[in-house]
Amino acid sequence: MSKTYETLILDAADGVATITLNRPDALNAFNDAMLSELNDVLKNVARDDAVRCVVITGAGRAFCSGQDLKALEKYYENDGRPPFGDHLRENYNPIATRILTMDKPVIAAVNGVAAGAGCSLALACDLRIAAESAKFVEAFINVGLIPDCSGSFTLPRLIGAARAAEFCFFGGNLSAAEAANIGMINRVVPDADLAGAAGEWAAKLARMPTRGIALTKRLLVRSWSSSLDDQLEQEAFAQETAGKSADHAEGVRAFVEKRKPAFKGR
Ligand code: T3D
Repeated sequence: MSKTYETLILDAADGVATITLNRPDALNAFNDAMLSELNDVLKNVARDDAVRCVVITGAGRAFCSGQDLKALEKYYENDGRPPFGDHLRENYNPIATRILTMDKPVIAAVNGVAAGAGCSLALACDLRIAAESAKFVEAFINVGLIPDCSGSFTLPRLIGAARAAEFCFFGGNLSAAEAANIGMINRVVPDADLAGAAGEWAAKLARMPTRGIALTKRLLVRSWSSSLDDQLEQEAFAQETAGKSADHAEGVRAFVEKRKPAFKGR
């Protein structure tokens, strides 16, 4: 899969698609072009069977600083206001939905500051690895806004209601180590090791049973809002489906034959 973007870099090789947010001068803030291109690339990687794992990272010293505040300036002339509701429905909501419902694992490789919707973007991913110098800034309230791009959904589920309220109300600023301590991210690595660590996880995931991971991801996300009975039924349905995959048969055969399985992602 190859496509050229103005605000992103897409690299796809060996089952891994790496999306690099590429507006480093604005700390990779979301302008309309980047929102539209991120939606497009997420749609494309989700559809491409050759892609079995996705990595999202940032160019330069930031992961993403959220909405480009300078791009909003025009709306305030004559005491006007930006049409945030529709802007979210058309841009940020589909980004969150595409990541949270994509049938493949998505890793955020957080190379620097992740603020506002940039923090939410990282939280929507399935796994987060951060560079030691990265920080997470719940910047919305500092400009009188609310946590969007699914941040109000993921945060309390990841770090609990009390911590989420504190982080959101005070416009909190967490180091990578603090974020790891409260379970908001999976791992912290030295800055120089980030790309390698994320690449290692991605390469490993791209060789695993992709259908099984997709079904597991659906169950985990669904568990956030389902009852026990509903979840048990979903497990039964998903296991029936996983059991029909070629990778399941390959896994059992490889175990019996005492060899390494060669999963094809089907
Ligand atoms: O539908 C909708 O649009 C509503 C959706 C809203 C979603 C949101 O994300 S709201 C929250 C928006 N984001 C912020 O409020 C974060 C603003 N930025 C910051 O607080 C800080 O820049 C950071 C904590 C991210 C980093 O601080 P620092 O000291 O490392 O860097 P800096 O010096 O503040 O910024 C460096 C440059 O990036 C600077 O440009 P300049 O002055 O050198 O030309 C700065 O203006 C620019 N920049 C940083 N963040 C943004 C930005 N430019 C536009 N928009 C930004 N969000």
